[in-house]
Amino acid sequence: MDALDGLRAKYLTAIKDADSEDALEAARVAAIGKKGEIALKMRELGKMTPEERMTAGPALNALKDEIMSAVSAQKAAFADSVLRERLASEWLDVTLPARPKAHGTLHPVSQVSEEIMTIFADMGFDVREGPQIEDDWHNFDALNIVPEHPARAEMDTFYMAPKEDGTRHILRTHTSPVQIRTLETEGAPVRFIAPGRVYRSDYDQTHTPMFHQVEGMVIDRDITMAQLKWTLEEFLKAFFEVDKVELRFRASHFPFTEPSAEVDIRCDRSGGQIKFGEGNDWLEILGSGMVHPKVLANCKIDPNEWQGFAFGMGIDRLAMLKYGIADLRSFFDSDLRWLRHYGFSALQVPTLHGGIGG
Ligand code: 2NL
Repeated sequence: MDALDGLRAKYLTAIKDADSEDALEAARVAAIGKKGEIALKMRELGKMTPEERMTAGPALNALKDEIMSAVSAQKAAFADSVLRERLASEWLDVTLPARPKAHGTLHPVSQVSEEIMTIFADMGFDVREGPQIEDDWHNFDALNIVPEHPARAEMDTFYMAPKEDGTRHILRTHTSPVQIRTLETEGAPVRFIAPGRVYRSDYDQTHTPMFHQVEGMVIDRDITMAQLKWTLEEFLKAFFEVDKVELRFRASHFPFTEPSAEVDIRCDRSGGQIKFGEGNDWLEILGSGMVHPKVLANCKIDPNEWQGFAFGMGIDRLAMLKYGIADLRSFFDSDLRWLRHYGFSALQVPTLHGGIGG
């Protein structure tokens, strides 16, 4: 058996030391090839006595198996290292920025719009959009806004040049025409919000000629103001990221809702910045009401069968309140230093579980 131990050591070392596939194959052929040393030994079995054969035969077979597995293991190791070399030479960091110096951020209005859509989506609201250039019907008439209403005056509304038939398009003054269009095309029931740009001829510290509004609407068979109040409370808690809010409904008037309410939120302004849900101050935050039966009828929806609530609020103002931005006009200056300071990471998507605010 000493002779076999010597063969084993010789070939296992040769296999282990083989530094190429060719060297490995040469070692294999020399050991267990047809004319290899082990094959030759096997041929000698015939000259042995039956007793000798009984021990030498199995021992040779075992050695052959051992060498075959060593060859396979070494082959696998070669394949691994070839793959590793390829991976190393073809490696590409796909997370590298295309332009290392790109510093783009999300505008607070985009961030807050995403936050609002995330919160309302969780309550089952769809999102609807519509044109920014509108006609009188969708922006005023269908909303029960009479022709003499001051909102229609040239002073407040941007009118386009008149067409040949004398009619003029306008820039929408609120997102309500989106709701009219949605009711006209989808009927009842509906539950959606309509965020977007709106335009009014106004400019000072708290007014810009273009600003952003979000309106919400729920139409179904048994909708009440209690559901309106709950919806607004849930929204404001999630938006301002506080555990509780307190709302105050003040009777008000809009042509498109009856009854109408302006909604104030309890807040604390004593510490230089504003906190919600506590304190002894009130801040008007939005307008709301039950959709006027005439508005439903204007959209071919039977007000005896369907009813609902609607609300509207300013997105820019919500952004100012949440992120402590003082002057509305700065939103639209396109000042890069302002955008870098107030902008949000494009990768920080608001979610209810991961946090609404960036
Ligand atoms: C505010 C008040 C409001 C609505 C908007 C609405 C739309 C339709 C029918 C009925 Cl189509 N209502 N929208 C209702 C109440 C208030 O906005 O202060 N906006 C900034």
